[in-house]
Amino acid sequence: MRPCGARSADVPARAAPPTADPTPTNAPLDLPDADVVYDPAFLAPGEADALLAALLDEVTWEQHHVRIAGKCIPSPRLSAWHGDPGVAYRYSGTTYRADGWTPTLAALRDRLLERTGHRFDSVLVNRYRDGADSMGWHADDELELGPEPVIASISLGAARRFALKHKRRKDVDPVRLELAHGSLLLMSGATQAHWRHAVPKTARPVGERVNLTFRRIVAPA
Ligand SMILES: [Mn+2]
Repeated sequence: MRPCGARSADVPARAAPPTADPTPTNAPLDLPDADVVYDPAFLAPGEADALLAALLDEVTWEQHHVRIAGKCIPSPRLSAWHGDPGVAYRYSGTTYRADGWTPTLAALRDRLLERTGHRFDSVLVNRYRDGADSMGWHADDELELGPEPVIASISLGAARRFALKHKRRKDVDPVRLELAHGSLLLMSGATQAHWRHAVPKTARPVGERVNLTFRRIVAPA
């Protein structure tokens, strides 16, 4: 399949209004068929500030596209794919191939190895410019991630709501978290097989957020 959409570097960000305060929640989450751990204070606030500034500067932001009902639609966020050279990730009809790490992303990868014992080989970086940027319901269940993917999600900048809902069980309540500046959300085990997640749009004034989802590709894309 042809790659979906043109990509452009250095897409200008929208102006960011003031951010709302996050509401921390404590780990671990008590969810059936899932293994989700939330640490609202993975990074110290000053450190998180510095990392956000560095990433906004280092990363070459791209406008990715998604294919919906045969149409090529710009994703409602800016993105970048980094990782060990050649590591490829395919979603929504396009294959992204990594060509290395920025210094800040490599430092965070090493930090996650210390903290979690997992050596991640790639990271999808998403930049939510304001409340109109979002991510629809999905699971990170692409075949190349393997049957039990470990996804380490670091949030920087404005807190955004992160919603989780079980794929099949109507008797299990959906979960909502406000992912705080400097927080770590670790999803592993059967989470992607049984749950979907989303970052909904919001009408309330909200500043810019950068989210890093570190992954390990176990099969060729
Ligand atoms: Mn996801």
